[in-house]
Amino acid sequence: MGTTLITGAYGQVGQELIPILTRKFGMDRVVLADIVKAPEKFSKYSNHNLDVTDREKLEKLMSDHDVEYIFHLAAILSASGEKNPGKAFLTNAIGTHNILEAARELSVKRVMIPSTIGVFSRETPRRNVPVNTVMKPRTMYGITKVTGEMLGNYYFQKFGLDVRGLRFPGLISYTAPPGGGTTDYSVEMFHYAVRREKYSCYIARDTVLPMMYMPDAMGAMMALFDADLQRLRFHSDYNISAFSFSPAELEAAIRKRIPDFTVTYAPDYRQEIAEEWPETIDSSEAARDWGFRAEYSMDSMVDDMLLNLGGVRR
Ligand code: AKB
Repeated sequence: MGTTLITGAYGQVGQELIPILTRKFGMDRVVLADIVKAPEKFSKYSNHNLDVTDREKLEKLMSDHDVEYIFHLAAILSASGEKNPGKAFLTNAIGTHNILEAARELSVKRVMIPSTIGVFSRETPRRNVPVNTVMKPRTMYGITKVTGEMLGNYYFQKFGLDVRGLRFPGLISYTAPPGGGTTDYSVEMFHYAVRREKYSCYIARDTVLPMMYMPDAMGAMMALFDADLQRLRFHSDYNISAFSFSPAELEAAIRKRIPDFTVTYAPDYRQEIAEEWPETIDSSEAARDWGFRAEYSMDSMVDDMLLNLGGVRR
């Protein structure tokens, strides 16, 4: 039996996925790769330093470890991507092409490539966005993630490579911090609140964005991974959604539990990115094809975050 490779393994999503794949396949069948150093807690795994733009190193790693499945998480997110668009293009577009080419050559069984609400743009309907819609992203992140979706669909149609992906909204979690995204403010707000510190938010108070709690994101990723291929009417671009809120609504929800918490608003360059993205997403295709369903509401997410960050007991 082969192994499962996670690229970008030590990021916000990767650190959540590692224990899930370990329970599913066993530790000796999970291979971790990232451009950053492995955290101590993963020292017992097969850890590898990898820049996904290095195709030769990627292919060697994959053939040395007889990789059967890939979860390709390595990416530069929206805000970091605007600071260094060239690097974002190489990592997100060329990196994804490298993964798909290596997977095709080495007969990998399945490749999971998360996408994002960053593929949408101001031309996209604001509410209840369907899977197939107008996408003219203006960020390098969005441009490269649409490219990734289209490449995934291409590799499925042309080469029969089983590529699957879903569009993550902003992800809220407490295990590992997000890095370089526009929606990171939502996680930061919790950390400031439990430290009883005032938070200065870089997104305007009334900008509504789609969000999801990490357990639902992981449930969705694994449900799509396990889904029967015959039932999939889409491949790299399923919408998933849970709830939407503005920074002011999150502030109010936290203040209900931590009454002295306060936020000030000082929108910066990330506001422009947020304004490109829709408010709500239609996830009915994912529900129909592979049973997607989010368990957490905004309220139960806030309770659980505060409980786990040690700030407030229910
Ligand atoms: C970001 O803000 O860049 C990400 C995303 C929505 O894909 N969290």
